[in-house]
Amino acid sequence: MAEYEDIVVEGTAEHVLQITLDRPKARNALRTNLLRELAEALDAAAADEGVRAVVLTGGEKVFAAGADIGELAELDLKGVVEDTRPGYWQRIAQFPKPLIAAVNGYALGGGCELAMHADIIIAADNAQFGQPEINLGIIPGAGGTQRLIRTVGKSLAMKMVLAGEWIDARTALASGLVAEITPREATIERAHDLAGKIAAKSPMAVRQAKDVLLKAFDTDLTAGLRLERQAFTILAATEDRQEGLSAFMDKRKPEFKGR
Ligand code: DAK
Repeated sequence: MAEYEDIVVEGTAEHVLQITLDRPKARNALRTNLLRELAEALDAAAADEGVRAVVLTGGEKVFAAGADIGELAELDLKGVVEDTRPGYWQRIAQFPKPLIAAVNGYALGGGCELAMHADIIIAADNAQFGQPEINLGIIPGAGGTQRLIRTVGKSLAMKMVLAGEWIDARTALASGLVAEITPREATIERAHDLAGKIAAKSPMAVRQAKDVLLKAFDTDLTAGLRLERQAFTILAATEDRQEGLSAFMDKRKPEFKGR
């Protein structure tokens, strides 16, 4: 497995990979090198048939305090225009397998945006989510305005982005930003439970489901229903579908092979 400076990558259980952001002294601020490594690790995980789901965490104390403000301060207009970071964010967004974020502590700015790149967020009881960029005279730059409003609705998204106010785990749960709240010591374990459960399903069905679910952000209902129908039809050609249906009839557990 590749060696990284700002992240730790471990294959912890069967078919599940854990990626841990690892700049604790800078509250896991997302400097360019970290984003590059994360994009590379996810590209490698996408290409690795042995990986069926990824858990993304900042560890037990903090998820991520956002973009590295020191780096942002060095960018002039030309630097912003030629910035390589949007390309890394795009690669993270295109990761095709299930990505589950385990968020302990702060997920601020780019940290909140990174959590929103995950398909499922499990939040610790001490998690805090915020888009405080407005306090720096800027706005979110990695999808924070677009993903947040689609997820939590207009009023809360406006409050977070315009006033820079953070929300706690309870509000995040009530607004649909996160799927569950766990005690802080159990967040990563719960994310692994879920990842393991998903990893035991048919990888092709999981992939089609993720793809079509995310298309709901971009399409109207008629187009979305057409895409669902196409994905459903594609799966009719898989051995895993046969296995899933036969296993039910035979009253046994299915063994999905990804074919
Ligand atoms: N960047 C760099 N260093 C950071 C940092 C950050 N975002 N957050 C914390 N640190 C550093 C602190 O400077 C401090 O360093 P030392 O002084 O020890 O050298 C160390 O981490 C510990 O920080 P604190 O002493 O402040 O620790 P506390 O536990 O008291 O507070 C905190 C933690 C997270 C509440 C606080 O540090 C904080 O408010 N941090 C800033 C949060 C923030 O404003 N985040 C938004 C950043 S702007 C884009 C994509 C994305 C973005 C922009 C463009 N494109 C693709 C175009 C995103 C922008 C942002 O995220």
